Amino acid sequence: MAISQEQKKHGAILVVSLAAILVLCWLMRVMFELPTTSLEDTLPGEQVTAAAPQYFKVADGAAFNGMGKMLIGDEEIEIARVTGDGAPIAKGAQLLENPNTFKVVRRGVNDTTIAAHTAGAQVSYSQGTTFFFPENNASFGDDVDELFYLILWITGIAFILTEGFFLFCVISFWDGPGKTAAYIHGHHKFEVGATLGVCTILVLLGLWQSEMWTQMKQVMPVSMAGKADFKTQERLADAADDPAAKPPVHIQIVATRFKWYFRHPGLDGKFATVDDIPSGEMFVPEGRDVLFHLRTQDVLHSFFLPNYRVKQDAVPGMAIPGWFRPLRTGIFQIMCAELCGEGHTTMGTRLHVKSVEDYRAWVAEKSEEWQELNEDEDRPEWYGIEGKFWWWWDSNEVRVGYAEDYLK
Ligand SMILES: [Cu+2]
Repeated sequence: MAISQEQKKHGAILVVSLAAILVLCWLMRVMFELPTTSLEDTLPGEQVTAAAPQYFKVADGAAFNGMGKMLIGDEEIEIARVTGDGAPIAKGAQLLENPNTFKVVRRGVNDTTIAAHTAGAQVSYSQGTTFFFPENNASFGDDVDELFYLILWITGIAFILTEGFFLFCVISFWDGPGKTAAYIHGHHKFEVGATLGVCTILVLLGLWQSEMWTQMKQVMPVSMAGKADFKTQERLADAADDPAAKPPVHIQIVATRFKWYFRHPGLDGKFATVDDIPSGEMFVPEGRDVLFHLRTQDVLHSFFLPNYRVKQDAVPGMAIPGWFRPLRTGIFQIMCAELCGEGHTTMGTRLHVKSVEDYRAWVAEKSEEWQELNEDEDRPEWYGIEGKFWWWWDSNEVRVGYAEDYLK
């Protein structure tokens, strides 16, 4: 079969289009591959004042790949690696001479001199990416990714086969002199076979992932909220070797247009008491199950932790439980994954995963702080924003929900 000029031209157009799609995919990959790098939110006291302003030291064992954001105190600073291969950096090494040098892309609003800090604390790379994903930090995350890749392989192979056949047909059967169209009424046996084939794949996928679904969405850690105070829960946690046997930490979450609110029980281990810790960001310890209860004040939202493969809808009238176990410390993104209104894209905040010791210290400090605030007659103005807010949770009953046991 001779290939005409016309066919060659259309073939070329198709190849160029495919190349354009590939470039687009690559660009998207670059766009989404912006790892957020964070120092632990408290830096140690050591400071190096004489260092060159654009360079800084990092902790032992730290590796950094590419470009990212770095958090020093409240300052967010963008940095990029200038040279180096991301290999671990020796503690205290001057990055000026180290293969890994970074430059400051954008400083924080207060123009923090990052050279003045020695990151003796743990440096965590919270959002390194694999080919498609933000870095996984959750205990069940690998299973989720595996399922994603399996589905990607199946659909990828189907895509290449069908598109390949399509391209073959477009080029081979292009209209030309002396060609007439063939009228085909389909192929009954092929259609039945193809439908059954797809059904089988879907049923097998369903069976294959059902255990994972049960683990992630149906079997919740056993709540101890209200049943033991904080110290007792932590003592039980220390006594258990298996992370799954440690009492979970509890958090209540409210989504509202366009903000997240979190409430951690204080030292008494109970919700809705004066020592509760309300906040606009989420704080959890590393290596422990986190049991959250999610409600929404207004419309549908979706609580999304990309690094933990957690995505849970918040539905009006319901308190929906969910859990995850963070595997490493750092600061991570929290997003809303439901188009909930004009401010949807701004509905983000941060998840702080602290070491167990830091977490305990944080709870002790904040719990006492809030207790004092609550007992103080002259509460500061800002108390209303996150403190008073929880009246909403306590005074609005859950209409439909399977989480009543865990609520208090
Ligand atoms: Cu939302």
